[in-house]
Amino acid sequence: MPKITAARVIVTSPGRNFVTLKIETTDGVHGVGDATLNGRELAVASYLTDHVVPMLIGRDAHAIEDIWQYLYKGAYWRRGPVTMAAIAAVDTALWDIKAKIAGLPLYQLLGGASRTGVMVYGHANGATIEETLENAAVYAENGYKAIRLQSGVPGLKSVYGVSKDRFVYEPADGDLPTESLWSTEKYLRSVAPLFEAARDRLGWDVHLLHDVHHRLTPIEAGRLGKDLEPYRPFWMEDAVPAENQASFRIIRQHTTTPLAVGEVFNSIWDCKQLIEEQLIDYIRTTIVHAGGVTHLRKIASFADLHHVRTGCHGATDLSPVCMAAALHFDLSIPNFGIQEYMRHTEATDEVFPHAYSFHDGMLHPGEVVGLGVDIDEAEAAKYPYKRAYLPIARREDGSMHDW
Ligand code: GCO
Ligand code: MG
Repeated sequence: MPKITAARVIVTSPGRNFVTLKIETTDGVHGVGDATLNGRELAVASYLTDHVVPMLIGRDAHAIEDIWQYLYKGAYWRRGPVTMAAIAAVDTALWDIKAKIAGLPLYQLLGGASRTGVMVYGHANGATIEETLENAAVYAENGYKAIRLQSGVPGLKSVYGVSKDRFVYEPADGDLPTESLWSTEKYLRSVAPLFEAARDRLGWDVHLLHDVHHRLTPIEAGRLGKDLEPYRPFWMEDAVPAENQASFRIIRQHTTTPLAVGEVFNSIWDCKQLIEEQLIDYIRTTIVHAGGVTHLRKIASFADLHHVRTGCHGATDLSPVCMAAALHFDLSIPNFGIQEYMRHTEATDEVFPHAYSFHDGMLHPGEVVGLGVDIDEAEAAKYPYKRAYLPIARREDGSMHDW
């Protein structure tokens, strides 16, 4: 029985901050887990180092479910992004270890492959519709079967999802939060024309997605969903803040545009009503922010009962360790929908050498044992932590808006 001998948190910033847990065992096998919480990285690092690692030493590394329950129930203080990211990191590292010892890529332990690859969507954005569609055309030429479209809004200086760089999008852009101006009216007028032009330019064989980033009220979201219906979007994401799950009933009453939500959720309890009442079509929870492989499988199984498919969050703040784990999960489950994919910088890829690869619009986790990803500690040491925050948005009267 492999026992946990050591566990260490590694913080590195190859272009952006990542927090990684590395667990070592008596067998000489080690595993890695992502613990990155954008803009609050050191809180998770401390939670792990100060409160979790001391409890791990000497435990049976194979007892994944028991360790998950021990950390979840034993903390008394359940759920929340910091706790759940820490549990996720432990869980992911232990699955990595188990799969390495079994001599199999992780997806084989999760039931084997249910599909040949994982359909991903890329991010096309630009200051204008024209620029966004230029970028979208590049994605289509590169084989992407699905593309998210975010465009600048006439009258607003900057908008989330529209990067300064064309293909590398990094939202955490300030050592204090930068501020942008928001107008729901201006935004609502801008989205349908973007989708109309996109169908003209890109045709109907490519999936088109859009992220609202929690900025609307339910009735406004109903209106936007309706406006987009003629262009058959794959989904409308995070239409409203989702603390109040019942609010999705209103959106559902008004539109057949498919709804996706959940990148900020931490547990099955955050989406229980949304799934049970079939108020959404895609659940976006992913490994690092929703308790690891163990808990995400529970969410996916529950979602499967209610015709909800998965659409794991995959922005750049999810490290390659999270991406690798998500791909094994995506490949194995029956109700996979789509996987978000934002390419990391070259420096990040060097810090986290990985076996997953992109081909013809699909990602595949590869056939290496375990997760097929590791952290190069010498490379990681070159990039010290750098404080960085996500921006905030204010309305035209100066009041805070949802982000
Ligand atoms: C997405 C997201 C990101 C998040 C970021 C937060 O759909 O990819 O909305 O842009 O804002 O990952 O950390
Ligand atoms: Mg999003």
